[in-house]
Amino acid sequence: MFKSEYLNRVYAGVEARNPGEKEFLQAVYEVLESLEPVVEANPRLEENGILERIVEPERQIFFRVPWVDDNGKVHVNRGFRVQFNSAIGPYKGGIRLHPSVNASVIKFLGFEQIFKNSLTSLPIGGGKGGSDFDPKGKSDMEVMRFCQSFMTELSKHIGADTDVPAGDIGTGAREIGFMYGQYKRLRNEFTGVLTGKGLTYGGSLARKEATGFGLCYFVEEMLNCMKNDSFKGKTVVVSGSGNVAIYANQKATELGGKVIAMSDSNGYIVDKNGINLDVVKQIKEVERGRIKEYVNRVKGAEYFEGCSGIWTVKCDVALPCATQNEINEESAKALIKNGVIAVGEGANMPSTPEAVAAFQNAGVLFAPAKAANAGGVATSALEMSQNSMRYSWTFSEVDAKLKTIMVNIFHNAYNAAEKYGKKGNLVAGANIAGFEKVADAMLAQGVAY
Ligand code: NDP
Ligand code: 2IT
Repeated sequence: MFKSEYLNRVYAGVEARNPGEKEFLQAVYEVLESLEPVVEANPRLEENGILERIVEPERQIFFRVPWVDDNGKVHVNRGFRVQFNSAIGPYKGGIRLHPSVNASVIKFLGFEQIFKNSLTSLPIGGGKGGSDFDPKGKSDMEVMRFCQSFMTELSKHIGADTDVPAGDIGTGAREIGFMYGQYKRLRNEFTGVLTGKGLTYGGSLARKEATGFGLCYFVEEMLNCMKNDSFKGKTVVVSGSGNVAIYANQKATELGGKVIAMSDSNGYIVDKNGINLDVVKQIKEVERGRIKEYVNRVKGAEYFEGCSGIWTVKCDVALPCATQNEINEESAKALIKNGVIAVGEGANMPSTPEAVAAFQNAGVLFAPAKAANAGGVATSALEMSQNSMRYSWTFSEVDAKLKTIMVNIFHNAYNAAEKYGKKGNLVAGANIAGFEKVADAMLAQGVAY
């Protein structure tokens, strides 16, 4: 329950229209809670129905994705694209391919993307898509046939100035390549309709690294400004071993930290000497193998079954980079007991509300996903700019822009929290700073959506 009547009414409407969609409701509740002082200070928001509008997607497309496996058997998956908000730019957000994908998951991700994209300061609206297709264990040809079928429908709804999808869980360079090829074949046009493309056909340097690097730039600035500290000499635990986790590990190490644990959905590895990232990249990026393989290649490393145990590994900085709700209250308490000083969310909504409250009450510096992992989509927007110019910046040009963007996001979130009496609460600050720009654009454009 909120103090504001208006917020209670809006949330009750969301609950009634989206029954049982727990991830989506969780994401909406957190944002509304942060907006309490903003709504109080600005009656125009209620007068113009801004919150009622912002919690309802502008458009949702759910579709059948039929494909044929290597044995000639027909399969059917469900495809999703939720075009949530276009007030400040074309819909922008990734495509998740994972068996757990459903409407609730895609809507929570699309909703968060509105505020994250606004925080980047670049002109991108919020959207998200995906499918319950599982690329794991499929051959390249099966993945290609799925991607072609998925794009055959999706192509009717996207475009370089309309909606620009990208990668997320299960969607990496291989999947983006197949989808881009199919879009081009259907439309006969070479445009920046997807980001995260390969470097030979319009991809941006540093996009692959951007989410993980950006996360570490954000956490470094947070440590510096709020604790006069840095990654130097810190022990770091990173969950996941996919795109975000690998490049978070790389940058945390470059900044002087030592990453001692990583995971996948089966279990986690601990290497007290510091994880050898070349070995992880070989297993995960080249062989598409399991993290457990690491202990067969690196002496002294240990493997443990189950993924939540990783949060019992003692560390100074925790970077959850796998999936939503991977840190519950119990895991948060284990981290706190072991002396964690900072948590940076690389994944989207990896901490449950109870875990977030536990960190904040214990005085742990907490960098929320919308702000801390915005480097990926920010660099996607830089890829869109380069595609429009038909030009490419160097790695160091893109990386420098990324770093500036992340430092600015930290200060904007920090200042917004302070302005509304929530000093140091970056969850509130990120939600407020992200919201203000979108709300302003919606007010200016009238009741357009
Ligand atoms: P990848 O598919 O590259 O990697 C995902 C990693 O998380 C894998 O190690 C995977 O293990 C693990 N994982 C996935 N689901 C679960 C689960 N249910 N339980 C435990 N582990 C799980 O995805 P990304 O690295 O791209 O994405 C990771 C997170 O970061 C997601 O929350 C995503 O939304 C977010 N993100 C991604 C961005 C990007 O640019 N890619 C940008 C901003 C946020 P396994 O191999 O066993 O499935
Ligand atoms: O969650 C995210 O921000 C992403 N998966 C990246 C989206 C993008 O468009 O680059």
